[in-house]
Amino acid sequence: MIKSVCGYCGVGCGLEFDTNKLVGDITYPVNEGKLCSKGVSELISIETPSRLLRPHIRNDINNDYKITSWEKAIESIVNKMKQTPKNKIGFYLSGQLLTEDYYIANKLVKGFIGTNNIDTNSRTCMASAVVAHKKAFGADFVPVRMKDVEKANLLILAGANTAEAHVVFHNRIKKAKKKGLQIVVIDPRETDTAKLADLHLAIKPGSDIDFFNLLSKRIIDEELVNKEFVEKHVNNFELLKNKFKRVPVTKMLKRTGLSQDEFDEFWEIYKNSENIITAWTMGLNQSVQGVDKNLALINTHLLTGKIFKEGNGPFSLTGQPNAMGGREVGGLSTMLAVHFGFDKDSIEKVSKFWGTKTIDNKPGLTATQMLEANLDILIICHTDPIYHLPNRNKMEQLIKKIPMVVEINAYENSETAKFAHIRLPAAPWGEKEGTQTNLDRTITKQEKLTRSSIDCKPDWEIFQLLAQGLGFGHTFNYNTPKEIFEEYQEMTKLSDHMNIHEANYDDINAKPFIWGEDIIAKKEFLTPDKKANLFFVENKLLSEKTSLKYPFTLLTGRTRDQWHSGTKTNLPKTLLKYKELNFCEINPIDAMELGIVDGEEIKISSTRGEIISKALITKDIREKCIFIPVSNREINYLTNDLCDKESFEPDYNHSAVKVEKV
Ligand SMILES: Nc1nc2c(c(=O)[nH]1)N[C@H]1C(S)=C(S)[C@@H](COP(=O)(O)OP(=O)(O)OC[C@H]3O[C@@H](n4cnc5c(=O)[nH]c(N)nc54)[C@H](O)[C@@H]3O)O[C@H]1N2
Ligand SMILES: Nc1nc2c(c(=O)[nH]1)N[C@H]1C(S)=C(S)[C@@H](COP(=O)(O)OP(=O)(O)OC[C@H]3O[C@@H](n4cnc5c(=O)[nH]c(N)nc54)[C@H](O)[C@@H]3O)O[C@H]1N2
Ligand code: SF4
Ligand SMILES: [Mo]
Repeated sequence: MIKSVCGYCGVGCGLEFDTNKLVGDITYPVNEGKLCSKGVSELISIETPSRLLRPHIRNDINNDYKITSWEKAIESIVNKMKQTPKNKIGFYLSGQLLTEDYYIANKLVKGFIGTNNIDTNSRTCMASAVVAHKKAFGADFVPVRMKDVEKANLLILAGANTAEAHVVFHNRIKKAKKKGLQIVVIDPRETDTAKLADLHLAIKPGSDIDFFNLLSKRIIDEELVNKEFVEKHVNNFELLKNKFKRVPVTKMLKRTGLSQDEFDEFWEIYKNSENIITAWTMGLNQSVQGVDKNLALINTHLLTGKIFKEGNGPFSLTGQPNAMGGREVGGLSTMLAVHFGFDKDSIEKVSKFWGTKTIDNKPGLTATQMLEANLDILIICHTDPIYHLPNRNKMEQLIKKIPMVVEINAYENSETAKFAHIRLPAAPWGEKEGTQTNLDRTITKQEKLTRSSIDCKPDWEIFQLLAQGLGFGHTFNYNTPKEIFEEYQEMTKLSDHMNIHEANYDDINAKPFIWGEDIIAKKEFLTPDKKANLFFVENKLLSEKTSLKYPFTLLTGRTRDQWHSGTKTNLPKTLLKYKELNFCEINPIDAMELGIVDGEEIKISSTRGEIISKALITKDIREKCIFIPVSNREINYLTNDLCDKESFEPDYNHSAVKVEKV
């Protein structure tokens, strides 16, 4: 029996592999034996015929790929890189990579190639939370653990659909509810999560800042502020208080679409709850004002002192299995490594550690900027930007201009594969080992369960081959992921708050390591003055406006059994078809107005593109909103590429669209 961990979502469930079968690990604290359908079927995805098993190459994307050898493929990439100025090189990574993959890629690109053009799909996912954590707490630190829901009296879920996106955590929430936990869900849709709630607030999309500002104002006006906590641990209180004296309360409430009675009902629950957790995900992060939405939410916890205490705190739910680990290592182009920035002192420390002199002091291109930057070579690993970036017609035109696109993938049917020149076959989950950090800072290890397919290599080895080809073999000569992890652990000693060096690679499976618990115990924020910062933010209404021509707001999101583009879950052999891949939720009143019947084919279009879907008429969605799941691979032909100006995360959720009969 081998213990490992699920490679899908940020919950990070422990599992056991025994004679070709996967079961939940009952001794593992995160999931206590439970798994969702994705975790259970990980093995099926290893054996599917759509695996990419050989390196492929072609000169032109209009030609077919030809099989090539690893030597020739790596040589072509290395030769091209050597001829390319470093600012024309880009690396596009993923929150699904293991920590060792992330570490080695970051060391190669930032440390030795000397460009910071290395970013990840976490940009489209967690970047708004990362920036807000840094601004409010001084570092990208999540101060809550999943087990805290058992100690909370109230759980507010804002723009998070745990029933579909964090399934095993959702089960835990259900269990806590039976023991008295109250739940409020803030979501324009009545999701399965909202159906579980004591109160569902179906707010208008894009109005969360107004909602949380109304809450902060009420906290101040009705003297629910924890004065002692604020005095000792929080900056900017007087400023915020003064600002809130002049906010247009009626207008703000109107923008949320909630009635005064609904808000008052919420307030009654809120003010009578001793321990409160507010969790959020893409409904807030994926926004042109994503950072501000996070800050408005965090303010409520700083004002009430409901943080750094069991059962309390603002809880950003990470989506991908190792998005958190990637952020720690420094996988974003806007940070260096181990939560460092590009200041002189940080660069000096990291340069000394890596033994290099080439680190650049300017942040690199973000994932959302990379295709527009006229790069000469783009290396994409473990993610499918043509599928996931917004405004896909534009992205397709841009990627076609890049002379060399390299895709490292374990499957052959990504959307990006249509635009690549070289494809390298990666060993997927089950064929490799390495560590990941889940959404509550628990570090665990994926184990190799079967041998790697002959020509597939773990992602870290592929980056190492590139490094060696580029002449950096002296410092890229690792034999195992353990060696990489241990070097990374040494590096975390440079940071004053990352105690990851205390973990032990060999027993991490039996004893998962939770970093950062000392930070909570000390109750000290990670800013220079050890105090958290309040920020006054306002809803600037920056999303695309609906119009007579495009009267609907498009919402997009997850369904329980599918994983994004579906290379691992939309398989003939899986039983995972709990929902259609392609449907469009529309309210009965809107459907009637348009003469659309349930199940009918409909055309959805924006100024950027159009797709065909099937109407699913349901009262679960607000009028003038529609919802299309991300398992529809074409979703991003519709979406807008507006981004938050600080986090560069796209406004995926609020594009203006029209709906027509076909
Ligand atoms: N409209 C809209 N767009 C969105 C979102 C949304 O909510 N709405 N969400 C955004 C968010 S939050 C995210 S995280 C992204 C997700 O978008 P992507 O990251 O593009 O989606 P995935 O399908 O998970 O892509 C993972 C890729 O890795 C490959 N792969 C699997 N295993 C391995 C391996 O071991 N090694 C390598 N090298 N490759 C492997 C898979 O085959 C797949 O092609 O989408 C973003 N785009
Ligand atoms: N089954 C499954 N699970 C997954 C994934 C998957 O592909 N499949 N992907 C993982 C990843 S990478 C991520 S990032 C997470 C995402 O996890 P979630 O963010 O929980 O999942 P989404 O379905 O994107 O849910 C976003 C919710 O926000 C709501 N929303 C939209 N606009 C607004 C708004 O303006 N305000 C509010 N309050 N709500 C709004 C939507 O209606 C939707 O219900 O899921 C992870 N888990
Ligand atoms: S909840 Fe997430 S980590 Fe757990 S089994 Fe399901 S997909 Fe895997
Ligand atoms: Mo994500």
